[in-house]
Amino acid sequence: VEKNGVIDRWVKKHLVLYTGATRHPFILSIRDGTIDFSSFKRWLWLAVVMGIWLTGQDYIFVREFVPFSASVLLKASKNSDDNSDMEVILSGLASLSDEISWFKQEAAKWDVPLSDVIVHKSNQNYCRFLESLMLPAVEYSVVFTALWAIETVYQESFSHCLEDGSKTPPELLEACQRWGSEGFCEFCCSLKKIANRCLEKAPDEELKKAEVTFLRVLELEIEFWDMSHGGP
Ligand code: HMH
Repeated sequence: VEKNGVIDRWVKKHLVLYTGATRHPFILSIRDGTIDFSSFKRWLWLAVVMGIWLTGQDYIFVREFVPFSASVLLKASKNSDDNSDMEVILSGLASLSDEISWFKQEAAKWDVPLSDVIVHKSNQNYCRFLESLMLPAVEYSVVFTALWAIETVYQESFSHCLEDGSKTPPELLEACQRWGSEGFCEFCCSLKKIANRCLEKAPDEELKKAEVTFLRVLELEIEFWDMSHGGP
């Protein structure tokens, strides 16, 4: 089995689902500027919906993503044959700390109290999935694949909203820059290199598990974006 560049191979193989997660209609409506900010009433309504999405649900997600990342760090310290893995994961944790502060700041701006946000069912599923990956028995290559996929969906989505020709409303630029920045892109690239290195050495059964995990992340990210429709 050709195991070089596993990640690129999987992205190609599952391109429909991958594009579903990284080019979700919600993201496209930000990029095209078709999120309608022209009428104040609608703007206000959207601001509330957006506020809940940005600060509330993602805040809850990130509060679960921190211990997940810490569990990957722990596995790196025990299993990794490369010392620099730990530094990459640690830099991710540092940006999560920054992200939590930013969410709190946004919450105050939009007047969304973070303490009583109701966890959406899709988000709850996603958090449970992260919890299942934190078990010590889950292999390093599997959790690393998840870490890469989770971060990369956000990176690809928000950088798309900053590309030439995008009409992203100025109100949302700050959020887009958080995950669409050059620095975050480089971080995702480092994650990809590590994931590929681990997957190259993984036995077939583990490789299969990592692929299933990758697909599950894509599905959960799509369901996460779907919350912006306000549906169940
Ligand atoms: C749902 N996926 C979701 N939230 C995030 N903040 C990220 C990925 C990236 O950190």
